[in-house]
Amino acid sequence: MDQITARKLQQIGKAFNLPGPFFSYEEILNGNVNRTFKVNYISDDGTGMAVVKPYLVQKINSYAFRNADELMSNIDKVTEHIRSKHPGETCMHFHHTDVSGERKTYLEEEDSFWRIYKFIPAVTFDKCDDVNIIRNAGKAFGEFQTDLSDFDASQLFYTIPDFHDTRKRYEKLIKDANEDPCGRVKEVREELDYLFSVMDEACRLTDLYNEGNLPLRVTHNDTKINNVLFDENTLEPLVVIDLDTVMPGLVGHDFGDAIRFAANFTEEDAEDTSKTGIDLNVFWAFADGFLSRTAKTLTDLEADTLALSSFSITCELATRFLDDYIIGDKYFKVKKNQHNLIRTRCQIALAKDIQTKLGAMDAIVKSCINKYK
Ligand code: GN1
Ligand code: MG
Repeated sequence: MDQITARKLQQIGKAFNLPGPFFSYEEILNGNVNRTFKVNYISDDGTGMAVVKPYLVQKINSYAFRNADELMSNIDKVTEHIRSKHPGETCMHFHHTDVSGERKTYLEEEDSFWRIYKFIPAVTFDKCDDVNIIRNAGKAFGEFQTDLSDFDASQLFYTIPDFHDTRKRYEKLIKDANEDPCGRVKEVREELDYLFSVMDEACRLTDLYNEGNLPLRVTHNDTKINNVLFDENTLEPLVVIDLDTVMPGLVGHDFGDAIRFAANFTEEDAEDTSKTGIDLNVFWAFADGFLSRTAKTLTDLEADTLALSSFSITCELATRFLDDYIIGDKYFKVKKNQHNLIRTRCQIALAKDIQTKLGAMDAIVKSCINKYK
């Protein structure tokens, strides 16, 4: 336990009035943008017996999320809407500060802000090839979207503007590659060449939306399967977390990003990409779960572009990782030398594999649509 972090966490806990003495913390390392800690306090179980009570404390990266108030307002409203549809079920609860008499769900500091959730005991999966679990994750994300189908999207702030606008992501990459602020472009010519060679295909979803052919829905926008909490005993999905990017978006953003992460044979930052590619069994299981909840509401073009969406999102994330590498690793946390470049290469390897499997992926989507429509 690092003492500086421990002291900081105690100071944050105090601002949120967490009861009892601070005991320990551990950092949960799977996020690439925010920092997350499980923080343990000693508390009284009500009968005088001491128990360890955990809380989830997050330090939000304000380089990525510029407006804490808008971000937390989105989460409050969305959580409230979902809670009203599933009374009595597990949902997220935030603790409040009481700094100068102001009750807020966040504490703002100079370069970041902090929030604290009630800890939900659960299991999560980073990598998983158990098709029942994957199908359940698909159901959870599908249901998340249908739960929000009657939510008034005009109440939502854009927490990160143009988050899944693939064209704009490419434009930023072009601009930053031209400026080359860290002199890194010479190392990444091959990656740039590939990404530009597939630009129009990668941007097709964004273009179809801009031409008025795809509807805007309220979407999660960051559908890694580790954002679904599962019941430790039954392995049924409990709740979808990480609502920072809930914004108006396309159904393909949620489907495609989930596939990009869950159906890849390797981690998203594998250095050895020889096995990187789509596991069609995992793809099928996720599609089956997701479409069991959404098939009835999809337009024909949404259904026809679902498989393609995983290619779009994979290329889009490759442009984001590569852009961050070029500008000097400002957005994503990096854990090793050239981490963003390693991530880029892995996403490119995945995109290349998707190109060879698009026909099969389309056929699977169609069969699920026929099953559930
Ligand atoms: C970031 O931090 P995490 O893991 O929740 C990013 C996603 C990327 C993902 C790639 C707000 O998510 O868009 O797909 O990394 N979130 C944000 O691992 O940029
Ligand atoms: Mg996230």
